[in-house]
Amino acid sequence: MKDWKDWDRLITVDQMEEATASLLETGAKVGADSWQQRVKNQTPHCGFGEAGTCCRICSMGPCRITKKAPRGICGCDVHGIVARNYLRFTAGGSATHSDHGRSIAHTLYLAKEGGSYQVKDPEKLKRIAKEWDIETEGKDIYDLAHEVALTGLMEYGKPFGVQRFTKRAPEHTQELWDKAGITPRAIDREVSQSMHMTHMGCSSLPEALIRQSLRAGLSDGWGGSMMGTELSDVLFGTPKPVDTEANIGVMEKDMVNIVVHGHDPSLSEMVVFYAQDPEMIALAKSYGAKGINVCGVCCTANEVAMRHGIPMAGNFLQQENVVLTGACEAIVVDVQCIFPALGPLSKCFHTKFVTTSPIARMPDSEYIEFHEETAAENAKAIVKMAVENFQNRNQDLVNIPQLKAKARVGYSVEAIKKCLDGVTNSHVDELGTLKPLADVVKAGVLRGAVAMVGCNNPKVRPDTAHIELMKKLLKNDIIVVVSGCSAQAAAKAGLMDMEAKEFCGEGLKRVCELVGIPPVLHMGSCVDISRMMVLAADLAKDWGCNISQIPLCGCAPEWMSEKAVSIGNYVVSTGIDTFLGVDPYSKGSEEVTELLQGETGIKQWVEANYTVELDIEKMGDMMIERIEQKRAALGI
Ligand code: MSK
Repeated sequence: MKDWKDWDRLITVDQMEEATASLLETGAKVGADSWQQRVKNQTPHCGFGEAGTCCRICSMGPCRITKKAPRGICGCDVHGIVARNYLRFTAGGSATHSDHGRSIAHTLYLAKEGGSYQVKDPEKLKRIAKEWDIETEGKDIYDLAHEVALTGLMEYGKPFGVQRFTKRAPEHTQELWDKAGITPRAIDREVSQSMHMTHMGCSSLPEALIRQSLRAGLSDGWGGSMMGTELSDVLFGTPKPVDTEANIGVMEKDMVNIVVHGHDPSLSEMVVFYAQDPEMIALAKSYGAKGINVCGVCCTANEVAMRHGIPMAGNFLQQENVVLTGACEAIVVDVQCIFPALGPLSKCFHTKFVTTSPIARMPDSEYIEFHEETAAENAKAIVKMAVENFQNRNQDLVNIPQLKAKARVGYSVEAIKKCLDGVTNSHVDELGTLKPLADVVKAGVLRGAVAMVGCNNPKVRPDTAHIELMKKLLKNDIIVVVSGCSAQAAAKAGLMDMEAKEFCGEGLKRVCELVGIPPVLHMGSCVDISRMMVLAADLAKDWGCNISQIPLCGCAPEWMSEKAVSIGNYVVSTGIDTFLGVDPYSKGSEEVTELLQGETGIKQWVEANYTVELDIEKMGDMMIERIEQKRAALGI
């Protein structure tokens, strides 16, 4: 096995930090602020906030729990306060992901033949319709799309019943959810009930609050997020393997650079489309540019990379870097994970900071409200604005660090099954099977898998945890599936390069060669963690075991957002032990810590729990150990 340090295609965190340092030098010249500076200004953080022991859900406080003051003014103890905060955190994340899914359902409802939005995967649409008992025979594809969209929208507020997608889980998992009282009902109901439970004078019993946290999380992962993923595939196409590039070096010196950032592909798809419009390219050339280069940041980058091979400029903590290159004509955002800092930062350069959603309004931005009904007009106006801005670029400030790596992305569950099918020629059904994957794990050629997800967080040296953990797992013949900003960390480093197989253990290397895949599989954006849930569910069914028995772990080593907590809750509830590199503000309560991380809480309900470990080396060892324990329990 070669050593990573000898691989000239690997981009190290040191190199990325050098590039960032050179960009910050440019920033200093123009008086730009940076997250690095703001972290210093905010340190040390509030100890009560970090432990989750501050309560401000009514105006009698804020109350802070100390030895001297063990209860808030209402009498709530530390355990109730920490658990309430945890549930509110989850509800925020579940609402956010789910609202994204709702917006995609609305877009599907507006899809029409010849319109801005069309059905790109009619087969998937029909499969979902059948799953939901919607008649497909003899129906016009757009009538069917509207019916499916409407049925999907009803999942948000239906008065009775549970989420339709939960039926995709193995029966055993569904039984566990029912028994624990956490099967998600209407998506909005779970968020709303979470807010109700945490209102002053409602729940203060940690167990009840944590149970609802799992339920709200499940309404995201097996509800709103799954809606977002599935209906995005119907509209924009189900991802298939495609080659792209990643890291800040994908910005082009001689081209108009438009950076798309956020989450909802309804906007970015249109920007990508109009950036290829010959009229816009001619306009760019008339201003002296060689063309138009669209690249992505955060989860929007994942969406457009997986469907069009659009390069990925960076992840969460690189969003300021794209502006600092001095070569960004426009950074166009929709919703979630967007730094308000982009407003003032863009003013230090010629960059247009374009906000588009009433959900994410920010000072110092150009606001072009994006509507599905006027998508073409809005997207064209945005692209035109960026192109016309090329002439305002100050060439003296342009600095694009030459760092970029090759990546093969686009591994939806369908694509993974197709890759496996290509090797075994099994043709079990129209979608293929995961049985060959189960077989190589049973045989020990692969020891297991880790689903690595989540953000960057300045509390962890950015990208280090993602990259170092992945390298360690690959060496140990553990395949890694990734999404969100974790996926970009891998892509930026070069771990999605087909040649990265050279650095895996012998077993994983053989699988990569045979199946023709990189050792780290890009499964999409943060809503696409729902793809991982389907993968785990299908694998358990093909294997004939419970999800919790599969040698599989979840991991979010650098997470930061409320969405990540919601994700953690549905991943654990699905039966997957999950490792966190940042504490979810729960350490202030032993009772809540035991419920989340011990043997007597959620582990009893859903057969999995959390581990919080800030030492990344140790976390890697623990995941490998957990995978080996699961193998031993299965007798493989
Ligand atoms: S964008 S939630 S920083 S993964 Fe989905 Fe990245 Fe985390 Fe946002």
